[in-house]
Amino acid sequence: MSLQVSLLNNTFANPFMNAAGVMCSTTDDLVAMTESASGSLVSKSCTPAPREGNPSPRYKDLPLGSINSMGLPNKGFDYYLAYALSQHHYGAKPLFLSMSGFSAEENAAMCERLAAVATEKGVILELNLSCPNVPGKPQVAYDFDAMRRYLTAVSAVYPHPFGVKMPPYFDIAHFDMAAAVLNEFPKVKFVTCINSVGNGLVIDVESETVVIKPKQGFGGLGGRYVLPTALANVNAFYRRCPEKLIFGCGGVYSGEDAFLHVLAGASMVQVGTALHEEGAGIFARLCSELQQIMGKKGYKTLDEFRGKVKTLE
Ligand code: RRO
Repeated sequence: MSLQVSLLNNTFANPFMNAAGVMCSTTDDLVAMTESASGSLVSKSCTPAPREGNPSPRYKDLPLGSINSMGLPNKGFDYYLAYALSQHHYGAKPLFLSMSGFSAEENAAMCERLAAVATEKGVILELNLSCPNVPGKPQVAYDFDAMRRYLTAVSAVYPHPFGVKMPPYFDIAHFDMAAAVLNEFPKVKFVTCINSVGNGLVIDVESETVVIKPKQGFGGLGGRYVLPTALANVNAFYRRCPEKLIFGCGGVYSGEDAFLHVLAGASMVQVGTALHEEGAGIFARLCSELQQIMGKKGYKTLDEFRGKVKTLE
């Protein structure tokens, strides 16, 4: 039996990686991810200049998941570009770099510089179109004209295949419109579904108080709260974007959760809240649990069941 995944000219030992934002902001984080049993890793969404992000507390683990309003704290594009350049990729696991500039032009400028490192080191871009937590900045992917402008600007300067990190959608018409925009851009080779479910509000009953400080307590939900929404988005884009790969993200705590993401259509499977809770040791557990389920069902590879979720008639 094998958990191996081959895509974008890379081979991954297994489909698991961190979700951008978790365990990927510093060199120490990225080294911990590299040394884990994950098949890959992605660095924290970056902006041209370093950012402190929103005031703390800005992340809260909850029984059913997490809420965060980090506000894009990151060490700046140059830091992650230097990390990518420093990596020896012989026998190492492939690296994704997440980018979240505040305009089409900022992203294009970073992409012009990333291009050479992508050629030399094989690092792969995941363009974040769905940060829900910067006060006054609506999510790009909830504005289809803005999304088209961002993808046009990046496609014009970036010569490599790349991926996009999408927010969840909740309406079939929105799945149709978002997929149609993505399908205009052949360089978009993978679609990561989903970012956190934006602007939830968690209130502690005892103290009658919100649990994070920024934005009056409003923040992105992850974890158990979001698994069905994540599966719906993975499958919706899997069905609508036959030329693209789908990366699943949302609510993965177990091998069974990962199995469901692959059934819905996922190629890679990202782990956010559960990785934050459990640490990098989670990847060995997820691999063994996923293999155990595949063994019970008689599957030898992920290809045998990817996207094969059955419907009722
Ligand atoms: O940093 C954040 O607040 C953040 C980002 Br950029 C994102 O894309 N998703 C999220 O839940 N938090």
